[in-house]
Amino acid sequence: MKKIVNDPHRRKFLEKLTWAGAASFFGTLPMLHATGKNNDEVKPISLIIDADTANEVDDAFAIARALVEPRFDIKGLCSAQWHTQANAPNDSVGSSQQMNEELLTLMGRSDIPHPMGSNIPMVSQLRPQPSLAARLIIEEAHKMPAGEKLTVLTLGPATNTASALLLDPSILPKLRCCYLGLWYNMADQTWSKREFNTDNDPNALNVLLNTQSLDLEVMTATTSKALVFDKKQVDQSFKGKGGVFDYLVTLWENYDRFWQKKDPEKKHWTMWDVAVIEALAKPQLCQRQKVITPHDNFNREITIYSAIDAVAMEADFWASFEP
Ligand SMILES: [Ca+2]
Repeated sequence: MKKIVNDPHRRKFLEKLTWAGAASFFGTLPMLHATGKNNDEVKPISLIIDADTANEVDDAFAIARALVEPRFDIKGLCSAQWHTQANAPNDSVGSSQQMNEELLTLMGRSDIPHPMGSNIPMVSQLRPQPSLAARLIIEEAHKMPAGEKLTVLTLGPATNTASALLLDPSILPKLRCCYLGLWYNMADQTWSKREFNTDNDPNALNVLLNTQSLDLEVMTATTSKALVFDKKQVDQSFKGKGGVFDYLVTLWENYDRFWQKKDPEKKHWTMWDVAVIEALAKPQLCQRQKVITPHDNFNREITIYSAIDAVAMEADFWASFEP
């Protein structure tokens, strides 16, 4: 197993930040116990991120955070569709793809493969939607050494991951799928599938749930909704710093949050997708629990993230961008 000694990409990116005159960038933030700065000898995670980046602002924050995580060995950044949203363009995957490319360019990581996913959800649990993204998942799964798994993290619908599994079921033992979505009531032990990522491809999620021996973890919306960022902190940490930082600030400021009338000044934003990136990077900030799949799926145990330390996660997010 290779050890992460010093990630040259992260160092390069953060050095650029310093050159941009951001020496005092995080000067007012407290030093945190969970910055990852002493995390150099932890086991790396071979990771593909699959994101419906253009539907919201939290995907972009999550991807930026992932790209500075020394523990992640990112094998690909795939784009996903989000066709059910009221303002979705016909080519919703294309809009996600464009933002993925912008983020990689801004962070000097265009070397990471960034294939396009399917623009169409699965029409049944038996019919994959082939795409370059599904192909990359298959290829990278096969490259994993014996006894190791490729983590595929879906920040949107599971179209590309489920399609990869159907196109080449032999990758099954090589995959660890981490799905962001679903609601789970801990008290009643009941699920709801009326959730955005799931609605964008219920067949794909059902493939993941119904694949008997698939290693599946779910960061539910019930849990991830606890992570809420404050615009004041965003401005303090990112505004005026150029590059990806102002890209993220501008995204927050310009995005038309049409679905909610409260907080019209966008002082706060739920960072669903950042929660799952932090959960992978800093597992000590989460509680995990085995639960039984929804009643309409194959009956088996899967893992959910049942609680997160949202305060520590937010602190870790800002600290991760320290030079
Ligand atoms: Ca997302």
